[in-house]
Amino acid sequence: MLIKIKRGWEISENRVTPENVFANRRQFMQGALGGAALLGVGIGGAAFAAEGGDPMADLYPGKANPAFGALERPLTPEKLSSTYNNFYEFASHKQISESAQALKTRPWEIRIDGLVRNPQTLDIDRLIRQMPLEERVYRHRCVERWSMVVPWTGFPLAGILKLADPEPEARYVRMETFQNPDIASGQQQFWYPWPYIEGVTVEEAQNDLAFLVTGAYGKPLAKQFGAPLRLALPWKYGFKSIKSIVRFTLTDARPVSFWEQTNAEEYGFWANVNPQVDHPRWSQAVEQPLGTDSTVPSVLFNGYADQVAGLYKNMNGQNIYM
Ligand SMILES: Nc1nc2c(c(=O)[nH]1)N[C@H]1C(S)=C(S)[C@@H](COP(=O)(O)O)O[C@H]1N2
Ligand SMILES: [Mo]
Repeated sequence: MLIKIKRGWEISENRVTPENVFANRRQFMQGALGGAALLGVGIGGAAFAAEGGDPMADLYPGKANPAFGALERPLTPEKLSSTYNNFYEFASHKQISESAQALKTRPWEIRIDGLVRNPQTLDIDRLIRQMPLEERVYRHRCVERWSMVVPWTGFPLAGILKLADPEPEARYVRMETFQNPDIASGQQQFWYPWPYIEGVTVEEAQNDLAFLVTGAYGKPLAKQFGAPLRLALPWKYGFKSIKSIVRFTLTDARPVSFWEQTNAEEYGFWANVNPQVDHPRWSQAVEQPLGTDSTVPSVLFNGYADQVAGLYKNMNGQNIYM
């Protein structure tokens, strides 16, 4: 039997009108930011202070990579992007920035396994120290139709493959988020297929745009963004950009993601942005940048066709936009 559950993006056409979404957000912002302003610290800043500072703080801001800089759209203010999040481990609504502070991001181990010559478990700080951190400004397009532009700091996902040294049969990279329902109460919602899983092909993982994020806005990554390590795949719908990763597995079997497992009719493996291919329940033609009251046209591959269209040249018959 198919259990019918309600997801954040199961919103009817009329509820995603700018008026409703942004009226609600404004109300929330007044509440949340008012409180943070009184304390004189941002939510992320407070958490770092409480933990005695992030051990990697000296690495930020990363050196800006000009190849991923100028976008025709303005940066999304940090106050907006860090208080309006999708992180179902903490709840199936957007206001998880405070509850996510319960996540302990040190110590944190990353497991690399599967079809690799160098299976290993690394401490996150050892991993971050050995990678060439840089800052890139990326667009992010959620399947729900909101979007943002964020300066991430991190390193190419290809760096993990290099450490792993994949066997020739490896075709996919499967990634997994932490699991700890005591801290992440969303994981007590047993009808979801925890832990959160995502996957890409090895070829996609080796594309230079595929980026592992350790920081944002010139600082170590805030917990609500998916600290200490999250993915950014800017040409795909946002749910592919898995947060708080603990494991990379090279495999010859196509991974079934959290959302595909939940609802395969609506959320597929490829999920490349295409304004001409509707979601089964809403159009994808436009998007609403966080912090604005209007919509703008969405763009094929979210504006990154030059870098990624070649990955999908010979894929007739597969719906690479779902
Ligand atoms: N582990 C995990 N990763 C996740 C999600 C999630 O719920 N859990 N949500 C995804 C979705 S739908 C989006 S749009 C982005 C949101 O990232 P942001 O909150 O930093 O904007 O994270 C993605 N990665
Ligand atoms: Mo999303």
